[in-house]
Amino acid sequence: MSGPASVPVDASRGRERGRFITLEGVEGAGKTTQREAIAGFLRESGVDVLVTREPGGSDIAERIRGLLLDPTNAGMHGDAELLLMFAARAEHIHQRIRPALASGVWVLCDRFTDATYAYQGGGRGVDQARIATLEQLVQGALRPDLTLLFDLPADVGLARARGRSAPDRFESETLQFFERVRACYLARATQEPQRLVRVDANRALDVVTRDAVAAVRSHLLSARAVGP
Ligand code: Z5A
Repeated sequence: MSGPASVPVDASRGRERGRFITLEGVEGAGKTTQREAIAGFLRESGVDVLVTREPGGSDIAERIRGLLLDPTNAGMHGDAELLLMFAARAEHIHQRIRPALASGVWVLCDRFTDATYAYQGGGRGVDQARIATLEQLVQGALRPDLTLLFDLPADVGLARARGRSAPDRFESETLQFFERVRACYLARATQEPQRLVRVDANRALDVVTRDAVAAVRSHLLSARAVGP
């Protein structure tokens, strides 16, 4: 894989607010793999980055993640799952995300609220309006500045992910569940094309990395042109 090209940086310019970038996609789309390349590109470009994930990202949120992924909790009610996702998010936002953004650090987060719309909304059939109510309650005005949607057919992603370890509570879902998740993600990308950039993840790793880094570079350049 060729290394990411860096962007010239003015190290003397203080930022009051970092940018919030999220990575999304179905299981096995390659988010975890790509986030390291993206973080590396940003750091080489002189940007301070917090790399984090959801559910999780803070002490209490990671404990909630344990409950959510534990396959022995297969009978968890959909409302409990939804509320736990937002409980973890509230912790993560208050403990990590907002403080980082306020101090000018960029936040690179593996999944965020688009995942709730896709998994709990698209996958489980929760009413999108209920999700929107919780989004407003927990996040206020906080929304990602840029979201990369790593898109690929659900069966390809599942085959990649299931080769790794024993399935967690989500990985045990059916192919049809993940197809609904993917359809919801794609619908959101159509609705918000400025924020949600689709990256075709059904290609060789280095090609996917090139496109993902290009999208982040473009955001970085426009952020520097506009300022905090
Ligand atoms: N969830 C939710 O329901 N609601 C919410 O609001 C939130 C989350 C925030 C978190 O589990 C689960 O929580 C998630 C949704 C739900 N479950 N699902 N499904 P997680 O964090 O453990 O799982 P994940 O986010 O789906 O991550 P993942 O399974 O690790 O997938 P990934 O990060 O996208 O993929 P990866 O680990 O980078 O790559 C998977 C494998 O494919 C690996 O062996 C790679 O080497 C390989 N790979 C990656 N890219 C390629 C390419 N381009 N070609 C070939 N092979 C590749």
